[in-house]
Amino acid sequence: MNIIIFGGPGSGKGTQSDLLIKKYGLFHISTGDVLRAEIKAGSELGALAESYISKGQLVPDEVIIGMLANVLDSNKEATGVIFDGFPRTIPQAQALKSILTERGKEIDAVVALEVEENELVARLLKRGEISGRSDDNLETIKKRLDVYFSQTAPLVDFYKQEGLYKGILGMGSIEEIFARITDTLEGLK
Ligand code: B4P
Repeated sequence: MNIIIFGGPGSGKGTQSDLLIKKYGLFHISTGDVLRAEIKAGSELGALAESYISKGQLVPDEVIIGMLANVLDSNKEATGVIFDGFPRTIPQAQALKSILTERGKEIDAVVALEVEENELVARLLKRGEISGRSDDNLETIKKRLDVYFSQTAPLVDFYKQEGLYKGILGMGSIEEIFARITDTLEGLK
């Protein structure tokens, strides 16, 4: 099973991915986590990524797409993958489709966490109190939301046309949301 977990910044993609990995034994690819690890390691890619992330902007598509293909090829034994925070633009979605097709794979579902905007801001501000992340402050959160609505939200229609979009109410407790996701995934089998 290959799943994309989709939603705005702070919609709970990382949170729900952790639970999905445990239940289904999926391999987790979080582009945000990979980029933060590069920043921590002080690599060239990390320095480039930090210059975008700290401003709430997306890292350029060609950088992300190359990085994603490398991570996939380094983990060929994985029987199922959860893509967390990728794709975030239409070119990334088109690239993912080609990358998977070339490897004889496909996406089974796009789990889309639907959360109200004021709740997204509240969650990220709360996380900002402890995360130390350079992008969890009000000014950058607002920029991230603008970027989400202009560059990432068009993927909703893209994946509806592909017949893969599964909208999940992303409000409520973490456990309630997880139960909604697993009900939907079990329904696919
Ligand atoms: P990400 O790391 O993907 O960050 P995110 O969208 O903010 O996080 P997520 O939705 O996973 O939120 P979480 O579960 O943690 O990206 C960071 C940056 O990296 C991007 O802005 C971009 O610059 C760059 N980047 C990453 N991928 C890229 C790509 N493909 N292309 C270009 N650039 C890319 O939840 C947030 C908080 O809410 C947590 O504190 C959590 O505890 C809390 N929470 C979760 N569920 C809750 C619930 N039900 N109730 C209350 N709180 C909840």
